[in-house]
Amino acid sequence: MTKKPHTILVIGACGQLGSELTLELRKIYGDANVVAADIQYPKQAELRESGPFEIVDVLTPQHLTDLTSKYKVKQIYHLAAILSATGEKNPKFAWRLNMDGLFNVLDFALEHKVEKVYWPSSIAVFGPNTPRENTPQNTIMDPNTVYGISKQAGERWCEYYFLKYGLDVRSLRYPGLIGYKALPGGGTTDYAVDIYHQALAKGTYKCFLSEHTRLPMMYMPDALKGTLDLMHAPAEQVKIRSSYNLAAMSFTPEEIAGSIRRHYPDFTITYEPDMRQQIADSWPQSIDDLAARQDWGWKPQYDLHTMTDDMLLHLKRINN
Ligand code: AKB
Repeated sequence: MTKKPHTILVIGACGQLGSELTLELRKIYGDANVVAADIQYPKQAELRESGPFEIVDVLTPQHLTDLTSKYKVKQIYHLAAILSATGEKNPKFAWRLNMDGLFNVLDFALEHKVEKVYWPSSIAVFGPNTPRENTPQNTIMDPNTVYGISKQAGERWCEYYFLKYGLDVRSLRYPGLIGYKALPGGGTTDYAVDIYHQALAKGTYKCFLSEHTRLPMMYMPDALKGTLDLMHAPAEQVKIRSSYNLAAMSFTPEEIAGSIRRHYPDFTITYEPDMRQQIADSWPQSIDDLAARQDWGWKPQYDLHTMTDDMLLHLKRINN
C-alpha cells in the first residue's frame, strides 16, 4: 500500500473543537491529507463525508502504531481530553486519559518523527490563589480540579519533550470556547453555548452558574485562527513551549443574557448554581495574553455582541 505522505492527524476530531478544526485543516491541506480520529464515528455528516476517519483510542498506543501502515503522520493535533466538570465525577480516569493519552501521543511523535504536535491547555491550570484579573502568563498555579491538574502537568511535560528531545510541541491555554457547529462536553463554561440554543428553543435558560460569575471566553473562529496561527508560526517565534495565555473577551451569565436580549427582548434567565460554581470561582476572570500577541501576532476579532449576532444568525439558519 502506498502511504499518504503528509498526513495531519486530529485525535478527538468529533469533539467541540476537533470537529471544526478538522474541517478548517481540510480546507488548507486538502481533504485526503487530514485524518480525523476518535473513539466513535462522527455524527456530523460534513466531518464524516469530507475525508478519512480512523478509530483511535488514545489509551491504546497500538491504535496509533497501526496508522503508520497507511499514513506518514507529519503533524498531530491531540485534542482528546476529559473536561473540568466531567473530570470531577471520575478523577482517576480523567487523570489517566488526560495524562497517559498525552504521553502516548508524545512518544509516538518522537518514535515516528512527527514534525509538529499541538496540544490544548486551558485556563483551568489556574487556581484560587492565582491573581484573578488580567492573569499573567507566569504566576501562581494551584488548580484544584483533576482537569486543571492534568493540564498543568501536561504543560510541564510538553515543555520537557521540547527541551530534552527537541519535539516541536505547541499549546494554547483556551478560555471557554463557544461555537454553533458542535456542543461542548462536560465543561464549566458550557453554559455559554447552551444559553444560545435554549434562547431559540424555549426563550428561557436556567443557568448553573450565578449571575455575576465572570469568566474568560472565546468565539470559535478566533480559537481556530489562534490555533492555526500558532501552528504556522516559525519555530523561533514560539518562545513559550509550555502553553500560551490566550484571551478574547470576558463576561457574566447576566451579560450574555443581556446580549441575547438585543435580539429577543423577552428572553429570561434564572440561576441555579451547582458544583460547577466552585470550579468557576477558582478560575481567572480575565487573561493577559501579551506574550501571544508579541511572539506570533495573536489578535482576536469577536467581542460578546458580535459573537451573539453571529451565533444566533447561524443557529436560526440551522434550525430552519
Ligand atoms: C471547561 O470548562 O472545562 C473547558 C475549559 C475552560 O477548559 N471549557
